[in-house]
Amino acid sequence: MIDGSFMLIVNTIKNKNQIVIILLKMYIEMIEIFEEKKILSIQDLSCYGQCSLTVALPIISAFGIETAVLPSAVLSTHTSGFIDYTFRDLTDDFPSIQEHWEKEDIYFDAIYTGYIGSIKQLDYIKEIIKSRLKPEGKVFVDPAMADYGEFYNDFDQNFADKMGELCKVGDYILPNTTEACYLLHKPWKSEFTKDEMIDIADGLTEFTKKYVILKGDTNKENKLGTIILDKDEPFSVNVVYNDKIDYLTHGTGDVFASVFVGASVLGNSPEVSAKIAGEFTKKSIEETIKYPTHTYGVKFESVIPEIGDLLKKYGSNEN
Ligand code: PXL
Repeated sequence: MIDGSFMLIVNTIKNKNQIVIILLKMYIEMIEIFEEKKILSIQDLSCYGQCSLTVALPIISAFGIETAVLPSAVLSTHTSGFIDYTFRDLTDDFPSIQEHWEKEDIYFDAIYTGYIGSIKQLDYIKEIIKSRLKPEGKVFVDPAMADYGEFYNDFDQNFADKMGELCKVGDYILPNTTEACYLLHKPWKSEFTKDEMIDIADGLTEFTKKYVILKGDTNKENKLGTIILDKDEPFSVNVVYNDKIDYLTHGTGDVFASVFVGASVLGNSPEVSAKIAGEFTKKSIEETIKYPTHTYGVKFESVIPEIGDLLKKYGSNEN
């Protein structure tokens, strides 16, 4: 049965072509609403240590989004605070994995990259983006390579320069201040003034197709700010604040980025996604503090059930 109000609309439209266009638009909208979202995350699989894929997979899945993975390397643990960890570089598997996905017609709505196993992988990732990202798909690059003023083990300025090339194909880049300084060849400080932060974010527009999401603004008392700059709106800088917790722990960047990606792919603005990511990370750190011997990662697991509430409170779920 065709609804009467629908027929009324049809009768009032004289031009048949117009009807076809309206119906087509409605059909496309319906497909978009019901289409399942799929993300590919490319970063390491550290078997132990709560980082990278063992963070991205549960968190993004908890947003109701299918999360495929491409491990850049398999490590026994992450590289910060552990010694004698194993490291199996999976660079050589990338082309054949891409080839198989091409045969299987596998495409993604978003590709989210983090800790990368080798310089050669950066080129392979650009190929995967070109070949496997849907036309309207988005790229999120977390240039995970440094923190607190230093490179992680085995990274250097040469890698940072090549990482900058990957950033340039990102719709969103999510550096901390250390990574930002290496990308820009600027000296790092533990504190930057507001003007300096905006200057850094401005410099980073060279390394993104659209958004700079710069973490670590400490200029507001007891708050941690995330600077959001849209390259297409050069004079609009937004800062999103969350309560700051003075506790250093490994893996907060991976937690923040995973939540940011999940919230963004559900249709939230960068400001809303940063707010939700900041709240989730803050709550995870509060959990971690309860376990003083838990020094190698963030206890994010018990915060996962709160994702729905955070989306309701700050954002939307258009999916
Ligand atoms: O959280 C960043 C990260 C990811 N993966 C590995 C790491 C680190 C930071 O040290 O070592 C393997």
